[in-house]
This record gives sequence, C-alpha cells and structure tokens, in this order.
Amino acid sequence: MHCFKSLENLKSAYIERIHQVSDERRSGKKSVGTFCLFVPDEIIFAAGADRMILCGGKNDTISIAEQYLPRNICPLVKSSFGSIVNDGCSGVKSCSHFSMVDMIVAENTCDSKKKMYELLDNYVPTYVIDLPQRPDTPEALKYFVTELDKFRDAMEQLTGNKVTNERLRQEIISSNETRKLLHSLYELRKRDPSPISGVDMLKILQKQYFLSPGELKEHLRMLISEVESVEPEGAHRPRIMISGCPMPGGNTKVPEIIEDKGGVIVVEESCTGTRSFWDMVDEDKEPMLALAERYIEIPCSCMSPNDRRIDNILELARDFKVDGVVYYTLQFCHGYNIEKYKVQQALKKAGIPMLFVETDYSNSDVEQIGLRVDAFMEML
Ligand code: BJ8
Repeated sequence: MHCFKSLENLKSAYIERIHQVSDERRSGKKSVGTFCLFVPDEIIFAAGADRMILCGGKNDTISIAEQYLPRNICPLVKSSFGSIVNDGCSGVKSCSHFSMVDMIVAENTCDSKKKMYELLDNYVPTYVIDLPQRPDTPEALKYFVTELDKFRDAMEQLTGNKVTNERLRQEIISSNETRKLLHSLYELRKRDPSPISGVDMLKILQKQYFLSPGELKEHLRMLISEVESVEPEGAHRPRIMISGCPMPGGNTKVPEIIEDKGGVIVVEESCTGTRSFWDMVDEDKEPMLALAERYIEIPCSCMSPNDRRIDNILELARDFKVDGVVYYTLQFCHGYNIEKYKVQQALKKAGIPMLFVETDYSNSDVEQIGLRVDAFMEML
C-alpha cells in the first residue's frame, strides 16, 4: 500500500497539539475532555473552549485500573480509567490529555461508562449529559433538547462566554465541512483496489477528536489530494467492513491482522468510522434542535431499538461493495455483543459472510485471530 506523507505529518501534529492546548490554557482558555460521540463538539467550541478525547486504546494502563475496578469490564473503560488514575509510579507513562482538561463532559451510555464517570468526578469535575435511550419516540427528542440546553449552560458557566445561536451556527457549518471532507475520503475508498489501507484510515480517525477542527481539516485536505493522485495497482483483495466497538488511539490490532492476511478494510461501521461523521447537522434549523436531532440518531448499541444500525450496515456493505464483514467487539461490551445476533441475521439474509471477533487490548490472541481471519479470507 502507498505511504502518504500527510499521515507521517500526523506524528508531529500530536506534539504540536499538546503545546497548543497548554498555551491556550495558560492564556485562560478552558479545555474539556470527552469520551463519546454523543457530546456535540459544536456546543463546546461555540462556548470558546477546546476539547480532547480521553478514550483509552492502550493495554498498559489496564492493570492500573484493575486495582480499582473489576477485571471483567470492557478494556476501553479500564484503559481510560487507568490512564487517568495513573500516577506514573508503576513505570507507565501518565496520560497528558487528562491533565490538560478543566472538566470532563460525559454521557449516560453503557453501564461501565456511567459507573466510571461517578468515580472520575473525584479527579476532575465531571458533567454528565443524560441520554434518552429510546431515540425514536418524540419524548426522547424533547428530553434531549433540554439536556443539551443544560449542557450549553454548563459550558457558559465554565468559560464565562455566552453561547449564541450565531456562534452555534458557525460551529455547525464548520463541523459539517469536516464531515464532508471525510465523506470525500470514503468516496475514494469505494475504488477497487482501495487506494488507502484501513489501518492508515483508522490512524486519522483516531485523531479526529484530538486535533483542533482547523488542523484536522488541513490534514484531511492534504490526504484527499494525495489519495486522489494514487494510481490503482495490484490485484483485487477481499474488501472488508469492520462493524462494532470503537478502536481508540493505541488500538489497531484487528485491522492490522486483517490487512496482514491479505484483506483491505474499505469501511468501518463504528465510532472510529462512519458513525462519527456520516450524518450532517441541518444548517437551516434552530441550532439546538438541529443538534439534538442529529446526535440522538447515532446508532450506538446503548439505544433500543437500534434497527437504524442494521440498515446502515446493509447500506454501507452495498455501497462499498464489501466481500465480508468482521464484527468486532470488546470483551464484556454487552450491547455490541448482543446486537451481533441481529446483524448476523441481516447479513446472512443479504448473502454477506461475517466473522465474529471478540477481543481485548492484549496481544495474547493475535495468532488465534490470525488463523480465523485466514480461514475467513479463503472463503471470500
Ligand atoms: S456512541 S459506541 S463512543 S458509547 S466498548 S465503553 S459501549 S462497554 S464506547 Fe461508545 Fe459513545 Fe456508543 Fe460510540 Fe461501553 Fe462497549 Fe466499552 Fe463502549
């Protein structure tokens, strides 16, 4: 696969971003930490604050978290919590993101996250957005609008800035621009052979809630022009969709295995994939209502029913001409684990093969997953 210079630049962008947020904070700008797509960035930026993603994708902080939390909960929660409570004494590097936020903005999604947020409040003030979980009812939307109104008030209090409709509209337009750039990039992945690997794509998606919107757009524009100029080469490789749990920074295990075994990931139905940018916010509506309408429709497995997700998977499989789906879940993520059943039934009906991979952040199962992926590829 082609090496893209814009992806190389991402490494230095990381260090620059850490300096940027530190400087901003020294000059009085507030910064918040988030863990989930349900928190609208537009409200944070309209209040004049910055934001950093705090989701953990690294294995080395899990043993630290296990001194406080049960072992049998999802690795994403343990990794995140371990980074936050890590004091560096165990030799594991502390998380620089966490020490750079004035407030955590959390959301009531799965049980593990909800309970972690109660504990996080002991470390950093933690604001929780309550999320209605039956999204298709009119009451849910009304309730979510009031929750987002309360969140806007909390941001105004934190920053001392008024969140006006005009500021919100500007941020909605800016976020929609980012979403359109990501759509353009995904459009290029529809080519056969795909000009960019899934691992490379994941690396940029993992940075989308870390970089500032301006930097992200700049990187995306550079990457799009590089990818556009790549001449398709090589034979057809099995086109794979990954569907399921997110893969935060530090976690590229399963995509690496799939692409080492000869497949190419052409689309991800996950929060480090299409769920993060697929739908636009309506720029013509009253901004808080438009935000509530867009965000409540994110097809996360904490929603019930969540048939929108099944429809999305089938549509993406068709549009990206996928040969097979790797359904990826983290251990103890009950929502995505249970939803596998419905997804499997729908894919079977559509004649699309599916491989189920349940894993954690350790490398102990790399070989075993590799053997199963190998056998899956042969079938396609
Ligand atoms: S919108 S997927 S980012 S909640 S993997 S912690 S669900 S037990 S991350 Fe998520 Fe928001 Fe939903 Fe997306 Fe819980 Fe599952 Fe762990 Fe998860």
